[in-house]
Amino acid sequence: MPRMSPDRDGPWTGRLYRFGLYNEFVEGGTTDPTKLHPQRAASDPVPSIYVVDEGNNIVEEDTTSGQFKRRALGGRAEHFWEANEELVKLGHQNRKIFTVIDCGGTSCDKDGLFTEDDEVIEFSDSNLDTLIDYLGIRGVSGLCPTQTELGRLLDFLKLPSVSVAAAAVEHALPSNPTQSDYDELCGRVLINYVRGQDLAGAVDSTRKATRSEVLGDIFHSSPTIVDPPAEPWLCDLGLSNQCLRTLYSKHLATTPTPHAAATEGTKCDGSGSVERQPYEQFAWEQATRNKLALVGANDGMLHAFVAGEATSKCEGGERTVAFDAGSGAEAWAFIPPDLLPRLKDLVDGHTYLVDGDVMVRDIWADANLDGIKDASEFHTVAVVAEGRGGTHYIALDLTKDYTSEENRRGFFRWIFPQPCSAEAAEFGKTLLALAPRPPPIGPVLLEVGAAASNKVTRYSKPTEERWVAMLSGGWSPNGEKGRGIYMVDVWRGKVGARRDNLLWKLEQPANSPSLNEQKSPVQHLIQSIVAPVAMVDYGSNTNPQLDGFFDTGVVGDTLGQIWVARFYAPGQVGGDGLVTNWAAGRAFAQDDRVQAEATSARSVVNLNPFYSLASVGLQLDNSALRVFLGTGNRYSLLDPDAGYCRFDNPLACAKYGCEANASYSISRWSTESSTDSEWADSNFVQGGFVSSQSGVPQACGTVSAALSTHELTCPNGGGTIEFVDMPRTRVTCGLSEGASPAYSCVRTDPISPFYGDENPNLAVATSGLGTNRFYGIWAYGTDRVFDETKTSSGANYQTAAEFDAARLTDRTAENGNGDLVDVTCATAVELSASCTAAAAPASKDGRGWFFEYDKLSEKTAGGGAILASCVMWNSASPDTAANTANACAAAGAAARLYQADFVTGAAECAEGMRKYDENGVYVGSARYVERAVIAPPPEPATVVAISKTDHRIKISNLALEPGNQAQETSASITTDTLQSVYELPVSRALHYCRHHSADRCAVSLP
Ligand SMILES: [Ca+2]
Ligand SMILES: [Ca+2]
Ligand SMILES: [Ca+2]
Repeated sequence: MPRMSPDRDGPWTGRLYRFGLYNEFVEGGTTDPTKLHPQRAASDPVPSIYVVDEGNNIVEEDTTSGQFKRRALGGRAEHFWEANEELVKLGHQNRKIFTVIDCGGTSCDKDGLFTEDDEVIEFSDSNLDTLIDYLGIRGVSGLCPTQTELGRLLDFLKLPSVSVAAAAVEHALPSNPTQSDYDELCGRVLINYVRGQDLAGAVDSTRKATRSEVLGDIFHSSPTIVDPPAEPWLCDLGLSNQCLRTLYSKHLATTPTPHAAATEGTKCDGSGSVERQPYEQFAWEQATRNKLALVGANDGMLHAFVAGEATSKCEGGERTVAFDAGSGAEAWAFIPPDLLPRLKDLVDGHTYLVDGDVMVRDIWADANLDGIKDASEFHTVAVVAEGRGGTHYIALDLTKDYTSEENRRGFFRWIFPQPCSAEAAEFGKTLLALAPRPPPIGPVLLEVGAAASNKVTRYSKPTEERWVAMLSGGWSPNGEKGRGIYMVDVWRGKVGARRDNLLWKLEQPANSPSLNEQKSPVQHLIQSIVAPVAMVDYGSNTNPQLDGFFDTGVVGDTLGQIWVARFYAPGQVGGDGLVTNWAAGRAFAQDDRVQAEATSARSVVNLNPFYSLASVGLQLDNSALRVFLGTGNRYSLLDPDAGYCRFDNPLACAKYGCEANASYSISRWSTESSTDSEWADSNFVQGGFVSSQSGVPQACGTVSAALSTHELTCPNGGGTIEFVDMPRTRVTCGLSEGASPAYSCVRTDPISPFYGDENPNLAVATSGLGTNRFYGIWAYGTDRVFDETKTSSGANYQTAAEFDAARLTDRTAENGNGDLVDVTCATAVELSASCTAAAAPASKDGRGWFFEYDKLSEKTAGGGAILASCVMWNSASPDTAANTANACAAAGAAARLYQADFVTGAAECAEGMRKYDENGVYVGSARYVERAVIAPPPEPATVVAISKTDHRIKISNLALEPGNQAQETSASITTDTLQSVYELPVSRALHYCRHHSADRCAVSLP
């Protein structure tokens, strides 16, 4: 459970606690009262799940102090471990912190790319000479010491003089230091500060100890547990997010990739030999590796804490492996290379660095290209999103213990987009809220040459199995960036003739080209895609069947559209290295009365953004692929009304009648490119990307200019707020132009102030604005299909453009609810306030349903979980009165957990929401259960519990929320495995404390 302490003037500090869970159902409490937790309250439901400390005491959080206490006994709860304590214990000198530099092959080639070919080095002052070019500190006005100034870094660290600083980091300054000498001192100080050295002398006067606060705040990043490779049965049942059966199965609906011959091994007690298939061999070798908790923090690192140490037992030649709760020690940390020049921003107050979710999968990659799965070709990889901290994803290999190896090459796999690539100019911040759901990483089919050594014939084509990751373009303040989804090779950083690992993309095209029927829907992709892509194994249009290969992707965008991409046909790679025969179209668009041509203004009064991962369910009787997704700005969950009109929420501004414009232009060598986005009174006017060069630039250099403008004009009170050159690039990195290019980061601009993150204080008119909705739609299947390979229309098939034109909607001019059924008032024990009478749910063969929230400020808080034909999801809405009165205390907010039948939208499927009268007679089901929360609710984690006594299985959703006991809502008594980790978003009130005046805070912050 991550917690943090905000600080208005400096970096925030973080904590990561490990507690246990006591599940009364699992322990057998439903049949044997002695197995119920002895400290339970009489009013607690039977069975309950409790967060417990090391002594099995029920843990409660004091929402004022943030301390974990024992509920029954009082006093402090004993956590199993807490990561910051362990970091302090380890000491900053002993940490294994890595990064990667552009230094490939045996001769340290600098190609401006970061791939597995590049050297991984320790982030320590022993590598100062190399690292200093990446830190971007040279020539930064006011940062480092000079002949006359101490500089902000030393000032921030309370280092009174250059000589004290030099002594603290054991740096020998010459008697007449040059600026270069000062910069080196500056670099050494920064590196040691980031590692955790107490340079300020708070712990002791030597300034050489380790700080008491080493771990940075964990904000939008959810801790993710990396397990050893799963047993196939766990994987077959879908109980592990880390594996897919395509890895090992020899029984797929199409021809599986062949496996190498089984290897001969010995039993654990040496008592004889045993044959192991390649995947079994991999799993055997990896079974005793430590479990790691991976989490990004705003100290600039991805941290790996030991969350489980193995003990193996050998009995009768059979090995069993058990894990403890781990030590919490940091096994290693990694600093993404693009964040190296931003570490110095820690000096300027709170900043976002590694702030996104981590995707972990076991994968296969054919290293020797023989088309055969060898044991050495399986890997566990982590793909890390930088969240608000950056615009990239990085991938690491977790298979080997690279911390103990001399040659660490291969630990780092790739960064995407690569610096200086065409995509780099168009990516937004890689915000990604995934946990606790499976990541969009898995196998697809690519067509290979008929003579290829790795070919396997599938669907009458020579094909190969390729493991990929699907990445979302990300978030940008005005939606002017991140307009795409990108499929990349998950293992290699450079594929074919390309300078990166991109295989396919759906992206807002530059320069408004004319597009054929396969490509044309993309011109409607005019806003960011922040949500992760849901990857689906659907099968062919006429005979849906799981074959172990992903063939469909589903994702919502921030303008209320749901996209379906198809890659069922084995991908044919074209001249630019990208697959040519895949396509995507919109399955759904909100309020289609206004969804006209891409270039014309459209009304946004009823449009709301999708931010969550879609849940997907297949209706077996009619092959309908149903998609579940709700609207609501996940990153402004506790805003009132339709959201605060701020620079980063132009949709809210436009709804209130403001105009908001943003444009960025970048000039890089001979390429000029720009993006812009324009909003007006109640409308999204236009947005686009223009580049002076078509295609992918084959070389790149330091960005020579980066300008941006941002304007906001509001009619009622705000006036015009103009931000010019605000978020300009402060440091640019890349290969320098010239005969012998080198990678470096240089200063290009003076310090710019913080963003004007202000609410113009509008007199907000909210009448006529559409409320957020949750949708269950027939996105794909039967008559709603397209042939992704076709470039023009013809008989017996639909093109992507035709599918796009037949998209579903929730409002048309002719029909108020469009293609969907409004189930807001469908029968439930208590109907929504707006309902006058109970209505019928949607039909079994209908196009789907939507549920509308009571009030404008209520938003979907995450993705849905589908359990036993029941979709369950969270919403959140602010309690504005409490927020205003006491901004920094635990502000009240209401969260609701909703249920709906996945086909009809009826409120009658969740076991835990059934209501009974005093005689135990069923009286109906509730649509939702409501509770007060102090932070937006995390996504429900699915729990499958198997009772130790009667072996019943219960499937339920579990929420672990700050200040609340574990809350469980069962979907059925028949379920799961548990991922008890989640994201802790900050409340609006804390945001105010940082950005606004202190008088908004009723309590002082540490
Ligand atoms: Ca390189
Ligand atoms: Ca092979
Ligand atoms: Ca498939």
